Amino acid sequence: MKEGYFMEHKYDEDCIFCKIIKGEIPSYTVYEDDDVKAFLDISQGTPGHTLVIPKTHVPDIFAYDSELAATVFSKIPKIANALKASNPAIIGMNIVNNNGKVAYQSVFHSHFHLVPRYSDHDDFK
Ligand code: DGP
Repeated sequence: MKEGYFMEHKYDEDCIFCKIIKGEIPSYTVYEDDDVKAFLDISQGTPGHTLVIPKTHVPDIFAYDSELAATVFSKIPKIANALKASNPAIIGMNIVNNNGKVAYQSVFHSHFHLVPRYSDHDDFK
């Protein structure tokens, strides 16, 4: 992580995903750069279920500005393709983003679920 990172990005000390970004909580990293981190979801909906998060603390989609949206959204296809390329059995993928308790958001640091779908593993709803 580059020097001064947490001076340039918002950090919430009560947020588990901020702690993951900072390395205070371990995670299995799939992809990382200065703007986003992708890591395996602790609860694997299907094998390879990955979360993509902005490194700056932003609670949900309603708090994005256009610049952050462009930065984060532009990286998701690349990460999705890398996941797909990691296993030829992956033939599809759900990309899910929950916003608000009513929409089943449980961690209030914005994240995108990348849920690989397999020809022989289609029981996940
Ligand atoms: P959502 O319900 O959309 O807010 O999804 C939150 C996801 O975060 C949920 O699928 C489980 C995952 N999660 C919660 N705590 C941790 C953690 O400490 N590590 C990892 N890797 N994932 C977590």
